[in-house]
Amino acid sequence: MKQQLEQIKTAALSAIAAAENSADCENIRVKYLGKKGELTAILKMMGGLSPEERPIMGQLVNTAKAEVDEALSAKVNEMNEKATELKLKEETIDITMPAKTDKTGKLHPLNTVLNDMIDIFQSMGFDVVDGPEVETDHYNFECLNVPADHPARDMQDTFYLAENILLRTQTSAAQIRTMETRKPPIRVICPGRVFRADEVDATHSPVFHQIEGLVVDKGVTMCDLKGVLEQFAHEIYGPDTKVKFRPSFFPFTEPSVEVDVSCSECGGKGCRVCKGAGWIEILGAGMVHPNVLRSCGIDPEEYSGFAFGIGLDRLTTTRYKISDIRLLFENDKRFLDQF
Ligand code: 2NL
Repeated sequence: MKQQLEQIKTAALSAIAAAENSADCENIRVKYLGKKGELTAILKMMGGLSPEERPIMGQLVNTAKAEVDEALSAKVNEMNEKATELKLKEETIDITMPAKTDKTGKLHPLNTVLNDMIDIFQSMGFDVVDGPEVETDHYNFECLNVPADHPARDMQDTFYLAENILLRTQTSAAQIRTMETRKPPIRVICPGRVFRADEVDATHSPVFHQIEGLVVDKGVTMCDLKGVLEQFAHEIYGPDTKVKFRPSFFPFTEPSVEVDVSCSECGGKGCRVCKGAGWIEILGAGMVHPNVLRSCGIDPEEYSGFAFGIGLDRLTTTRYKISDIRLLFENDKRFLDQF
């Protein structure tokens, strides 16, 4: 029996030495140390021994079991260590590799120009106000003295969402709301997105951007309008820029003007940018129509005002010599990265 025990132990230890993976180790554990294992079986055979031999043999079997158990544990530990080492080697980070750099975003050219314009008007004492893009025709047209039969109110030109509900065609409505809620003196600009049912081409987009301005106070005259808009043109295009006021018509202003600046590209001689004219139209303006003041509860006998509307998109395309307005809306990174 002693000899048999010795044989089993030797077989177990050499099996452990030859084990290649944790499954091998588990099989060995079951084969020798398990409930039906060979060393356990020897313990059960001890019933046939004499009472003197039994404790001696028992101790031998237990020592053998402990030896096998210890060898097996050592083997498992060794395997785990090797596996960890291998994993660490595989996961080594090459710290000499160039790092991925964070790409910082930048302002869209429309926002760069808008921020410049806000700076200019804020320095002249204007507040910036905001309003909804979805408007009623009351605020978008009626308060602005645009008659019911005016072509701008046609379904062909304006996006109607429901009867009397539309996407604003200009940011004036925000200023109408300002006149309703604030008392003069009022000096505000209102930048924002506006919408018209235009076919898309190089110079037209159904979504575009406008900055409107409004001044209402006692004794405001056309001189104030000219002074503010000339100052604006000189700050945007440079102090040598010539500014021209031409008579025009808008339902919401009387008298109305359109403002041209001498072409910053050719200085007025005529070139591709100004299409040979020497002048570039930048905005429309005028003295606020008495009907508009009245519709906001302001007495036109006591107060007067001027207003203007500037197209942001065209100002941006001419400043950066962008040939097609669609580039401003396509969000192509190759285009945007240039600014
Ligand atoms: C243009 C013309 C203009 C206004 C907008 C306005 C607003 C109020 C009252 C009176 Cl609340 N007028 N806005 C006035 C004149 C012209 O825009 O050609 N924009 C690109």
